[in-house]
Amino acid sequence: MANEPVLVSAADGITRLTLNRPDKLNALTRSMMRDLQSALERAAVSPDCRVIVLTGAGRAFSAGQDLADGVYVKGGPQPDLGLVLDQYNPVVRRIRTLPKPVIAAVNGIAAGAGTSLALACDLVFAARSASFMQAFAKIGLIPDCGSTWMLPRLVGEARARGLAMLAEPLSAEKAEAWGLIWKAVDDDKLAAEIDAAASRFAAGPTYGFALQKQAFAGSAHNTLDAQLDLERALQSKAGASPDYEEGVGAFLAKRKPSFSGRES
Ligand code: LHQ
Repeated sequence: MANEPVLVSAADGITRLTLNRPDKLNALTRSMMRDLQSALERAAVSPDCRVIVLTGAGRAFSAGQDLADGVYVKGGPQPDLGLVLDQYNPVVRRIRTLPKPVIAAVNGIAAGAGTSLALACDLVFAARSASFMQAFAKIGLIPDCGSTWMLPRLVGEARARGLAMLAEPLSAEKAEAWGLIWKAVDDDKLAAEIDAAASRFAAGPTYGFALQKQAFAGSAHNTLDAQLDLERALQSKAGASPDYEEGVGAFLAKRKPSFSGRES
């Protein structure tokens, strides 16, 4: 099991997915992306999973696409990277549409598609020594796996273009200051911080979080008018959930809520 490219462990409502090629800084291979996709699909439907944590083994989160994965062969025909992305894009889509919170625990450098994977998550915590590098331009590529969509929304056009075109590492602290990520934490506190956040989500209103994700997804293209309609529709569903009943009941009774996370 320790040699699996993606380690999966599940306990107490928390599914942990660890990119596991530490000697190659968790560079992403096509088979790794397939494994990640399958693990996400299982987590999506498992009633025992209420939050997913994505992290990397060793000193990196992920150095992006494995440049030695056989896609590029010296002297060979030029590959169609669009076909390669067919194995990456479903993972990004799944993280964004997964009806449960997904937390990135960025333990070290995230480069190229590794950065995109982290930014696709709902909350990004990073160790203070970690950095984010839109490495693509270094090899003549454009940011992919959603980075050209996420970057300008998170940090604005000027910073998005600077990050993409200069391809320099951005420290975790600056990433937090720019709004690229949720939080930079001291290296020796990252594990505890992630455990606390994951436990909180595992005891949270899971269905409500799923609806929040739908609302934020809609806001990316909706007018205010359309978004008000979407919020109305989603809030109708949230208000019909057992967790709404429990949340309000607990508030009025001045006790802690005990959320089931269920839709009905
Ligand atoms: C690696 C890699 C790597 C293989 C380190 N591959 N071995 C495109 C097409 C289609 C689909 C999806 O996405 C994409 C977009 C991309 O993701 S393209 C961008 C790919 N990533 C990069 O260009 C980053 C390449 N890596 C680096 O620049 C450096 O390794 C960084 C800055 C991440 C870390 O530098 P160092 O801390 O100095 O470590 P290192 O370079 O010595 O790497 C350690 C080992 O990891 C080394 O292997 P070795 O056997 O020599 O010890 C590297 O070859 C290997 N490694 N990244 N992407």
